Amino acid sequence: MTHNRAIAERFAQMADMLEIKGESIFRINAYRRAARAVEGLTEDVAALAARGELTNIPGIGKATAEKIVEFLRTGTMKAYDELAATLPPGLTTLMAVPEVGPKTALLLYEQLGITSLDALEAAAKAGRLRDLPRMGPKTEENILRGIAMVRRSAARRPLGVALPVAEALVATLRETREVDAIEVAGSLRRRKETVGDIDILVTSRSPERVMEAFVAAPPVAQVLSHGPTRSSVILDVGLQADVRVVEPASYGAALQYFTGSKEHNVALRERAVRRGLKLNEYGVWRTKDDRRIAGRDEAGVYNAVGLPWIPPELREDAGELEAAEAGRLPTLVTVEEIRGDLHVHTTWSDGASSAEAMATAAKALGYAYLCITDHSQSLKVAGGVSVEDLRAHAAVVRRLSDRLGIEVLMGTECDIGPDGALDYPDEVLDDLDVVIASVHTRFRMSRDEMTRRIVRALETGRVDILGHPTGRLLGARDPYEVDIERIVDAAARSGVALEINASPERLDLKDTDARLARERGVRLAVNTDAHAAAELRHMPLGISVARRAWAEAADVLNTLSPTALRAHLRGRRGARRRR
Ligand code: DGT
Ligand code: CA
Ligand code: CA
Ligand code: ZN
Repeated sequence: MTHNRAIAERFAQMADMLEIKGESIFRINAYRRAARAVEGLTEDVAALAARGELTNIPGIGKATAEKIVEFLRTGTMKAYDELAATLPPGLTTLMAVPEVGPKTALLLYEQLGITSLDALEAAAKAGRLRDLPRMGPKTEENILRGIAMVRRSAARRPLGVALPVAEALVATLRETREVDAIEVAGSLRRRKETVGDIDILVTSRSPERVMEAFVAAPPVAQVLSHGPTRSSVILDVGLQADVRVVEPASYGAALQYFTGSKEHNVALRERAVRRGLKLNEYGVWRTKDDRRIAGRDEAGVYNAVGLPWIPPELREDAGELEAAEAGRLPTLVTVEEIRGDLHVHTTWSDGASSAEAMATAAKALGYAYLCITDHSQSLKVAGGVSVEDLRAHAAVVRRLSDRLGIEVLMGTECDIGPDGALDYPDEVLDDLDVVIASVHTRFRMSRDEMTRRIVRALETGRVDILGHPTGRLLGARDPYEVDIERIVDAAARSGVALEINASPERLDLKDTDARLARERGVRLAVNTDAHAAAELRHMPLGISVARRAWAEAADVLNTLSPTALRAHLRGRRGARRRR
């Protein structure tokens, strides 16, 4: 639907340009409506044009339809180009800032020559806007905040940011009596590590009321469009959210369609066509007699094309249709199957909660065990623990288990030195229940050096889990250069589990690497790396990654019962002693 976006964008800009020039409100609104109409299409506008159905779209008139056809044929719109030539380029980008309307945009240009967000930001920071008519220090502040929001909303946001926001929004909407069914769709339902926007689907007998509740919801910062069955807003965190109300008879088909991915949908539709069926966001039809055979619920849509329901996390056209066809879909691991967390920090290093508080919180989550893994001695910036203190902590931890009624294991997050050496002597490591090894320093090695460094650490035979294996911070730090395949193979050889670190900033390993590891027989450990008791609640984020890696309970180390986990850990230490 690349045409749709390009055309909608041109129409929206034409409306802005006409507004800057003070043209008639009727013309301006005609372009705004057309932009929204094209933006809201669920089909490629080229297909509609080919069938001569453009003017059937509400909001598209004869003049705008002609411009669409012209664009599809030539890739340009003469009216747009002519209009753009009369104004300095960049002026309409200023209007993306909520505080800046057409009059202000023109004023900024004429008085200060401003035509870009960067220039606007510089002028506001320098206090050069406050002397313009109708402006003051307060406006400068608002403009700066608006610029920050525009910039934020241009970027994809991490799952850990978007998910709670979406869940709160769904909870708010559910409170309005008019909402019947409601669900998050899109990349968020597939639990992708970053999302472009929040897509929500609703059924309701009074869609208008739902739309009113939505655009008035507390986290809404700006209303982009407000229609009878579809509205779009920007939330205060800078994320766009779209809500659509659909007919109950189409709810399953709409949920399937808007969950995506696009690639999965394309493959599913091709499958439908091969079976003499037509599939779209309204339902599934038999082509020969145009009879609708599914659409109300999502499982029905998959069943109609001869497949079992496919979990959203798998819908990436990465083998899930073939697996479904063959009856070999995995039984994905669930958060309920997790028996404990094996990577947490306490006040003994850089955590905010005591070991006792962490264990109490873990017990409240229903866990059978928790492993305390503070930083090792060299990592001074994170309060690395000396050998002496580590022994003292171990004694405290042993007593906690009896007192609190949850098995508290003693471990370490042991630093991997630049040469691959571990940060405690062997005999100290051998006394611990769990050894996590992680890279925290010297990220800028060559790919080969970094790979050999980590492989060497795994091959000491003293590591149980490789922590946050690529070191990335979502949206903040790229993973270090490393050959993940060689790491996976070394982990397989030495029986080391690879961590899926559930911290919202990390989600490391990522889904595709975790899937590779699992396919090569490497166990995964899903841990929160909590630095405070409340962060133990991040586990579902890590589970999302594990599910996107097709992991079943048996693939995940911390689904083991306490007895089985102990046996596994002891077995590793025993094997070492026999060597
Ligand atoms: P995002 O928002 O970039 O994180 O990713 P999505 O997957 O949520 O994408 P979005 O919000 O543009 O659209 C939601 C779903 O709608 C998408 O996953 C699949 C469906 N969809 C959107 N455009 C198309 C299209 O051109 N063809 C097909 N078959 N499906 C589409
Ligand atoms: Ca989306
Ligand atoms: Ca969307
Ligand atoms: Zn770490």
